[in-house]
Amino acid sequence: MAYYYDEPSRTFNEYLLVPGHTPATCVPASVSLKTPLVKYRKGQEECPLSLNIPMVSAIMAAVSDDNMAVALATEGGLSFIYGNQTIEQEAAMVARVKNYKAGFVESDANLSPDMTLNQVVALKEQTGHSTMPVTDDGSAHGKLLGVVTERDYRLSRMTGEEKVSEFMTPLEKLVTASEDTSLKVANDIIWDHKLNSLPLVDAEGNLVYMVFRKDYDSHKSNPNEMLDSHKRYIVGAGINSRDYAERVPALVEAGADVLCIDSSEGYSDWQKMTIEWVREHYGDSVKIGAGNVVDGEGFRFLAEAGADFVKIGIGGGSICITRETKGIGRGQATATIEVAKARDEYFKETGIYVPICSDGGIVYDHHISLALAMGADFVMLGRYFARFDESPSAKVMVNGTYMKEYWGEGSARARNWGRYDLGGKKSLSFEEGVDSYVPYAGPLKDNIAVTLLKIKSTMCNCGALTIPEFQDKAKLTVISSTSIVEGGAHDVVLKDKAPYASNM
Ligand code: RVP
Repeated sequence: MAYYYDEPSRTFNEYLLVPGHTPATCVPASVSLKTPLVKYRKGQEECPLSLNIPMVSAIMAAVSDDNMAVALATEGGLSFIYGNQTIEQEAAMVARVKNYKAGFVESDANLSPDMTLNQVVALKEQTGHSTMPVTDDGSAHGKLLGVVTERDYRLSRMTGEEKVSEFMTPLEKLVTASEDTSLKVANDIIWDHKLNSLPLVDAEGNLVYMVFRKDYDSHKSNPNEMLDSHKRYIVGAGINSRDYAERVPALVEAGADVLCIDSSEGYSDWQKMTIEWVREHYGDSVKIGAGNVVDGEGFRFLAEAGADFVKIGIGGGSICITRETKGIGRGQATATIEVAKARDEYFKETGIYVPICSDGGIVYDHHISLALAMGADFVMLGRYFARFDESPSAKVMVNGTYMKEYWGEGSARARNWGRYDLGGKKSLSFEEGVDSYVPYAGPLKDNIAVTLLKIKSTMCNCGALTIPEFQDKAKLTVISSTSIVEGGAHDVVLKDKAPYASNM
């Protein structure tokens, strides 16, 4: 006979935190959100890899590329570069994050001398950049010949057919510096010469980087930055349980700091075999998370297989229709609570603390606080990050409002067979995800600052200055459907739409 659970499976929306005593010392500025990312002997050693904020971005083509990875690592979180691309492409993205130097820009708007003014204007519109280096071959690292800015042309007095070589500011009139110039010195040159940008060139005169005056503020250090021992950004990468023997070495070689097996259902021999292969070839030096599971049994299976962290969640993702198509899954809150219990039991038995990540279904900022209170060490978000400038998807105008495209890895658009297929031919037999839009929300930095402040504020209401303290002190209550109504604005006529409508 089938097993029946006593309790219904619940979502974050069905819970609230009940505040505890707040000591005068408990203020958001004093809260630390540092949290372990990989397993360790808690109480006996430091966690070898921690996050400075408990947020990672989803292993999805619409969310986590190298651009997102740099933006999120700057704020203290981590991206897992999506795995549904060729091994070479994924490794190149990882390498770009590891080679990224804050303030040194590889120009993405480049001209060759025989391009026309019309082409310059079109490229400016396409990239949004008005300073364009001119190189012999029109590439980002060709021989530098000059620079074109808006000051070099007057559209009203020109035909549009003029060649770049006729109106660019030529190399001999430019101030340039050598490729090994430090950011501080580059900024001094920019200020001393009243420049807007400074090209850095190698000994052969090839363009290496551009440094821009407008980026000056963002060069200042970010206190939460996730950096490795060589001061490079920390980055994760998604893998699958099929081509790991080729993909893992390439990603490790490119510098990936942590891997994660990306699967919609992780309680399987495929994941165990993948982890065993990594241990056999790399011992504990390569960190690898696994998932997704939704109960204690699934957690224990992956922990015993050697996973460095375990991801929770089936069917809760905003773009996910797994529950509708296959009838499997579990409410994200119930799954998180149960896996957290299993994690704590496993720690008591073995002394090994295996961090857990609540993945999918986080709609409001307060859902992050709830997930942490329920025992998650960190959360993975897709929809949340897809809304920002830094996500790789297109920004489009829909009915007068800016949106970003956001599609599931199980959608026909992604065709990520490696994530869903249980064997057989390399195809996606049916869809488990949708293609959608999410409201455009601007830069990651601004949004994440508000989200983190809300989390810290909630933690203070519960008298907690750290995530473990929060988990210890949190008091949670299931709420009735009528209290859910009471929780929003009610019995008033709103002047505008709800303020949180566009906020996650
Ligand atoms: P959300 O943050 O609610 O948008 O959910 C993101 C999560 O949804 C991902 O991290 C992944 O676990 C899951 N996902 C991704 N694609 C699909 C799908 O097509 N069903 N689901």
